[in-house]
Amino acid sequence: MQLSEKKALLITYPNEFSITEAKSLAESIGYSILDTICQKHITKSKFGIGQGKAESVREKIMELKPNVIIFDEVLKPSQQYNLSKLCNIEVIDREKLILEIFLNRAVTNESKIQVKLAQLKYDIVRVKEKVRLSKGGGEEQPGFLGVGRYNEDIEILNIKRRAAVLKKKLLVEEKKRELHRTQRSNENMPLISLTGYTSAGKTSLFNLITNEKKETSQQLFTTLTTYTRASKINGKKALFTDTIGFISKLPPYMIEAFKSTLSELNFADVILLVIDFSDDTVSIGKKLKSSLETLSKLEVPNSKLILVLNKIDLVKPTELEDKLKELNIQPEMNQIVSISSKTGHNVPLLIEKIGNMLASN
Ligand SMILES: Nc1nc2c(ncn2[C@@H]2O[C@H](COP(=O)(O)OP(=O)(O)O)[C@@H](O)[C@H]2O)c(=O)[nH]1
Ligand SMILES: [Mg+2]
Repeated sequence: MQLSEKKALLITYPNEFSITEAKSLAESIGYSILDTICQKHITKSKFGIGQGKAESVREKIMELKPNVIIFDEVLKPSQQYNLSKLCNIEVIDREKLILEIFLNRAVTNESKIQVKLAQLKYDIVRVKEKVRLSKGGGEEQPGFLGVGRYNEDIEILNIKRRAAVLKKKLLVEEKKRELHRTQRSNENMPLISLTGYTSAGKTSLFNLITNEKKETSQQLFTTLTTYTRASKINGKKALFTDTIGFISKLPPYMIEAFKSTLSELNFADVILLVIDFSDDTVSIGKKLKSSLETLSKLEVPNSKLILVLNKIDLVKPTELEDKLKELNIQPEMNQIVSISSKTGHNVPLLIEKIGNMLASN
C-alpha cells in the first residue's frame, strides 16, 4: 500500500484507553486516522456494530473516503465480510492490525517465521468458519461462499502443510539465535531499548532522545523509517531502539510471534520500561506487573532495567507521591525516574542514569 493511501476510519470502544491504544497501534504502522467512531457494543452478530450504525458508517466512508476501516475488536469472517460489503471498503480487525504490526517489525528470520505462523493461524480460523457456514451454520452469502467445500479442505491442508514447514525452519533459527547473541556482545556500541505498553510514550521519548524533531502525529513519516537510531551517552555513541512494546488483549496464539519481535530486548544493555504515569493507579499496577512478568520470561535481568514514569506533566506532585506509595515504588531508587517526554522534564537525569548503568555493567 502507498503511504498516501493509508487513511483509516477507526471504530472502537468509547473510553480513552481504547481510543488512545487503537490510534497508537494504527499510527505505528503509518495509518492516519481520519475519524473515530465509538460504540459501546462492537461485537454484534452481523456487522460488529448495529445495523443503523453500520449504515451511518457507510455514509461517513462516502464522505471521508478513507482506504480502510480499522475495527478495534476481533471480527468473525462473516462480520468482516458483511461490513466490508456494505461499506465497499477493506475492513481490518484488531487481529489483522496486530499481525500487520508484527510483520512490519519482524527483523530476524526467527520473528518473521513466528509472524507467518501466526498469520496462518489467523487464516485457518477463517477458512474453517467458511466451512462451518457452508454446512448451513450461518446465513447464505453469495460470492463469499462461492468456493466449494472441496476447495476449502484443500486450503486447510495447504495451510497445515505450510505451518509444518515453517515450524521446522523455526527450530533451525532458534539454534542460530544463541550464536548471534554472543556475537552481539562483542560489538562495542551499547544498545538501549525502549519498551512498555502502547501509548506509554515510547516513540515520543525515542524521538526526543535521538533528536527527531517530527511530531508524533506525523507517524506516517517517522515510524516507517528505521526504529533504531544513534545518539550519544557521555560523549560516546549509543544505539536506541523503539520496540513494538506490549499490546493489551493479545490473542494467545500470537504470543510467540510477539515475544520473538521483542527478542531484540535480549541484546540490549539497558532497557527503559516506559509507563504512562498519568493512568489510574490500578491500570498502572496491572501493566507494570504484566510488563515485569514478560521481561522476566524473556530472561531480562533486573539490573538492566530503568523504570521510566512518563507523562509526569499530567500528574500533580501530591498525586505523584500518593501513586508511588500505593504502588510501593521507592522514588529514590536509582533505577526509577519520572519524566515528561512532552516537556523534556528530567530527561537529562534519565540520560545520566543510562550512562551510570552502562558504566557499571
Ligand atoms: N502529556 C503528555 N503526553 C505524552 C507524553 N509522552 C507521550 N505523550 C502522548 O501520548 C501519546 C502516545 O505516545 P507515543 O509516543 O506514540 O506512545 P507509544 O505507543 O508508547 O510509542 C501521544 O499522543 C503523545 O503525544 C508526555 O510526557 N506527556
Ligand atoms: Mg510507538
